[in-house]
Amino acid sequence: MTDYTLIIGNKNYSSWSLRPWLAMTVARIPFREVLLPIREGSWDRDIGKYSPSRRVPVLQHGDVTVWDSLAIVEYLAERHPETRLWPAEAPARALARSATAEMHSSFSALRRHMPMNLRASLPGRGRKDGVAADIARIVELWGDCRARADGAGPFLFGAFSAADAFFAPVVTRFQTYAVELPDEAAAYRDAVLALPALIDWYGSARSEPWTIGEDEVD
Ligand SMILES: N[C@@H](CCC(=O)N[C@@H](CS)C(=O)NCC(=O)O)C(=O)O
Repeated sequence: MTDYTLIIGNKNYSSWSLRPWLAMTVARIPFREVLLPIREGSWDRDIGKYSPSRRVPVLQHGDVTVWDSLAIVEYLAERHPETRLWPAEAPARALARSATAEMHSSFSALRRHMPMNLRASLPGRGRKDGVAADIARIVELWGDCRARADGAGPFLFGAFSAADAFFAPVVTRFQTYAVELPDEAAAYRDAVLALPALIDWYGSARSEPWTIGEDEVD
């Protein structure tokens, strides 16, 4: 039995859901998963029962409800310090939190024009205004993190951290839209794509029957 319930949206499209799901799965924090297909079936009736913001993801823990992906990961990092969701050293932790917060609040062109869509293969698509600048900033940021990582390993700060969970949906976009990357960024992308938990999420996404028209780039 687990104390946590994580309510998520469609695995094919819900990039915000992927973040805490991946963090919890890689960190081996057990949870019960409830998947509500976005704007399908009883969504309108059910979402308000779970989420005050009417958005996913949401974490339920006893009588505590945490909505918003970043708040969820912070809540878990505080409760499970042994999982090292944030790097151990303060300077690396500050950088990890800055990078994660930047991911959470920025890159609107990339998010708008290259929506997460794990089933799709759309090489070269989505290269609209602002996207190249977002990609360049992400590559720069990944390089800064890798340069100041405080441990060994292929992730942004060596060992897997919350920052990797937050950039995982960017990695999947780079894969879907075949974004060319410099070697170091490509190696990081490949390390994230090789995470068994992400491979598992992809498998579920591929078998989902739902389509969100506005997230399908033509
Ligand atoms: N800032 C929120 C964003 C959550 C969000 O926008 N979730 C989308 C799914 S990825 C959603 O619930 N959409 C519902 C809708 O479009 O009606 C977070 O970080 O969790």
